[in-house]
Amino acid sequence: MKLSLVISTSDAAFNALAFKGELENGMKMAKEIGYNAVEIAIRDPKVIDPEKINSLKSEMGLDISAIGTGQAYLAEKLSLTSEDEKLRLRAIERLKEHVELSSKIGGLVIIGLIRGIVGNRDKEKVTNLFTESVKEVAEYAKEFGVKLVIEPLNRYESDFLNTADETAQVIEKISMDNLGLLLDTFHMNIEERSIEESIKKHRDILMHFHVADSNRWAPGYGHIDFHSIFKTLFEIGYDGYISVECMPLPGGTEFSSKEAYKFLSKILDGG
Ligand SMILES: [Mn+2]
Repeated sequence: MKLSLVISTSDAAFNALAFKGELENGMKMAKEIGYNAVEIAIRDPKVIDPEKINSLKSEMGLDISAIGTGQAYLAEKLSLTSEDEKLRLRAIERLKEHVELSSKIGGLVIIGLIRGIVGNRDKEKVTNLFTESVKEVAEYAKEFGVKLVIEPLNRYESDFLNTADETAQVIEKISMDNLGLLLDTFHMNIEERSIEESIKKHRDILMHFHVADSNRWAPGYGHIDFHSIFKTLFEIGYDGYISVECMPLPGGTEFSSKEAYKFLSKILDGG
């Protein structure tokens, strides 16, 4: 297991230059702390130059662990379950562009908020729309050798796919080896009966892992038992990234990122 850090970048669609500056600073900070990789959020891959990212990667000796895609939902309402067929097809197209970018710079493509919400619609109908959309993207991704992961989100952030079980059902229905599950300790702490049991149950499809403590502060500053969780991840032979996705607390981005690294690497080293 290797440690990754989610770095925040502002909206890439309108300011590619600012994005590059923020990416560079974030990568530099992650590298100096000791992380092996960074995870980035990108709204529109068309404005990203993969060559530039690749040269930063090799300059700094860092990998890209994953690419977040939720900005397209927040800013442009693109959703894989939209009632507006045009928006749904644009969401699929957008994810295919993420897949192409990922094939050049690396990283799993994350399906988070871009799933859309159920709202007052029939849940089964929404689930079918989602399944159909994800299947199309996953088939496209397979041609590029790219992996997609779906992340269960807690009930306060989405009304669709809150638990590991619900999300695994969709993944298992589509049943493609490049489509898997992303589990996040912050969401699991709210939605799962037992974080460890859910990890064990879905071991075969687990491809990515986010960590934040119970209060979404850096791991070590809340009451989630990371020793027990890491023990479970070792037991199932998880070999993906552990990606730190927490609020800049305590003490701001740099301090909390350092604290998270210190705390997690100590557990990884058996301490
Ligand atoms: Mn997450």
